[in-house]
Amino acid sequence: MLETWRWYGPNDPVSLADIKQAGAEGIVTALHHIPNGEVWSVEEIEKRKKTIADKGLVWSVVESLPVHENIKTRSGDFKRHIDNYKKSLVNLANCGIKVVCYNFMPVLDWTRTSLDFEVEDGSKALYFNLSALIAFDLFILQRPEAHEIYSKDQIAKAEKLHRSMSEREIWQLVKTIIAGLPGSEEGYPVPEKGYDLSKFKVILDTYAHIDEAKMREHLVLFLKEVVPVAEANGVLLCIHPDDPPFSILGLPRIMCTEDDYAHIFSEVDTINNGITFCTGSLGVRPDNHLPTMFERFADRVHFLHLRNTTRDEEGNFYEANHLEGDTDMYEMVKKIVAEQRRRAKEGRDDAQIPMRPDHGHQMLDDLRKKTNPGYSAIGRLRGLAELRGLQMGIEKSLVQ
Ligand code: CS2
Ligand code: MN
Repeated sequence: MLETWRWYGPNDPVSLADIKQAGAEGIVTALHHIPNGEVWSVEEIEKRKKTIADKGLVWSVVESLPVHENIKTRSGDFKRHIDNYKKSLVNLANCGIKVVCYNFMPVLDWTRTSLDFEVEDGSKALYFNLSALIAFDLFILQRPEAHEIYSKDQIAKAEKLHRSMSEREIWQLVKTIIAGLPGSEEGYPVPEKGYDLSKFKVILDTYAHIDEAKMREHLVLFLKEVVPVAEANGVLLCIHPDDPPFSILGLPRIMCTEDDYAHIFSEVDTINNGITFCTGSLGVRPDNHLPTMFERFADRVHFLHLRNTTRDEEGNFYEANHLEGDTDMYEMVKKIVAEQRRRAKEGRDDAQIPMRPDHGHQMLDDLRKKTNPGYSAIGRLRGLAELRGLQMGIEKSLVQ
């Protein structure tokens, strides 16, 4: 695997020098300062590339080239946004950056209900609690349609939880859900006190007539436009799964399962239409068997996010240490190594798949620092070290 590290740019509290010490070779980044939907110019791309190269690292993957909301809803000036997307892809290719990750999640990017869930060893993990999300939906946001989608039990549980929460806890929950986690393309203003969510509701309403089938159609229409441009320019596009991999707040989430991927791959059938294989996001669903899924789509895996989660029957999950949790990381890395060997035999230049440890616990000194949730240095360093060792062990045992 080509070991990479996500860097949020010059304002990231984790510096490029830190990343070098962690042992990563590649950088995963995005031009977060460019407003979503505008073209990434060659000049801006070259500038970032140089900042990275000056520290002896390489910009290997873009995460993410954001897809504007108007493209997802096919409204307003979405055609201009698609044109801009194509221009950015061509500019990236001209600068030699050829792996481009993106996602197609409506309104909210990755979503959690708590950012400081304490695990047994005292480190802090990101947590998704379904009752908290339902409490937000029913009693804070007060979406009228929400009553139809939850069971009696779920509603009772959420009500109890909501009743037990202080004003401060409620505000914190609102903030965690709508303010946008690191890397999110959109974030919504959180009122200083109370929770006037009227603006957020207006945004949710833009999806009132877009169900899963429609959303899928919109994604395929987008891919039919941009994938040929990627193909002509040697760019490997790779879509990140929805996190969590199920619809929330009535918003259609459509990149969650093996069938979801099979669908878009059959509609636009070229390896330039690929997958960011995120074991953390996909692994939340018990019906996703990750090693099998990886094998099926191996040729289209252009980027790996390795991370683990522990889930329960209710749909709650927390982010576990990289080698623990529900995903068998040994099985996963075995499949990855096999695919890399296959590519190497064919003499392909993408034989080492770029991989980043996707999130890590907040631990040790980082507990006393201000860190980007999920993206603190030490937890990811632990993940990277463990994954690197796992790969080496597997590779060496195959050689003898
Ligand atoms: C992630 C996110 O698995 C995940 O949810 O990799 O951390 C990622 O930052 C966002 O989806 C933006 O790319
Ligand atoms: Mn991921």
